[in-house]
Amino acid sequence: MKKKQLITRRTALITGFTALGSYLLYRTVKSPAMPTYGSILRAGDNFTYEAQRALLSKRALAKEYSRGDITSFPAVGTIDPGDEKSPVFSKDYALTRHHDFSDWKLSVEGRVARPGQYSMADLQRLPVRTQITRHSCEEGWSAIGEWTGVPLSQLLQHAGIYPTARFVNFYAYDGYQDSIDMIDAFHPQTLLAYGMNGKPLPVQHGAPLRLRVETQIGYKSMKYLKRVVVTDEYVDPGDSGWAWYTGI
Ligand SMILES: Nc1nc2c(c(=O)[nH]1)N[C@H]1C(S)=C(S)[C@@H](COP(=O)(O)O)O[C@H]1N2
Ligand SMILES: [Mo]
Repeated sequence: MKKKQLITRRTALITGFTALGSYLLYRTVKSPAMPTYGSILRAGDNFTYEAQRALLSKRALAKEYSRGDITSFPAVGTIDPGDEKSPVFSKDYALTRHHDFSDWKLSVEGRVARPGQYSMADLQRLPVRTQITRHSCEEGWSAIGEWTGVPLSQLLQHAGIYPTARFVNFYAYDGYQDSIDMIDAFHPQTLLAYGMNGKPLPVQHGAPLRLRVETQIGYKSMKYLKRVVVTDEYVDPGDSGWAWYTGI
């Protein structure tokens, strides 16, 4: 429902003839893109973001494949934050992994009516979706895998997201931090995935829970999730050297 509202807002911007359109234009220009970035280096992002969002209706869903299309899948970036030799070693992660993630919880915070700690059982009680999609890494490789998890929209609705919220920020055990806007957050293929190729998500692919953002490049699909924080404003994740918005 939220997604529909946002698309309507965007559509009104493009057509932009009514008084309502002007109001929405004000709202849109003020929101997700420009002023809150605070950096001239983000100007390119803003352009990509605006251009891709204008095309959104033509490419609503990422292509889904069948089981026979599943390929081998390299593990990239952090492959185990519980490894003591890793520069991003996390004692908390090592401990929960040692307990087979039985004590792991996802913290849901920020602009929601019911913040809380979700265990894996809590997440698995929410509606489930399975999809076979292609992951495209900015480094040039791609791979096809099957993902099972709870649509992020379901979790946000369960937590009671406030109507002013515009960003969902993610924090991982390896220190990785990133965010997406509400269009991607409420996209039907945006999942919090706990399963891969019919099995629990393996450690090297982000156990016990990772994000799948099928509308963007691979690095947005954050592994080893620890916290989800909903905000009204853009929170700068610091300079990863990567653009914030990279639609595919
Ligand atoms: N927490 C975390 N998430 C991450 C990364 C990472 O290093 N740490 N790497 C990203 C990149 S660049 C890619 S391509 C994918 C790789 O996922 P995979 O290891 O399952 O192939 O995870 C993304 N999510
Ligand atoms: Mo990547």
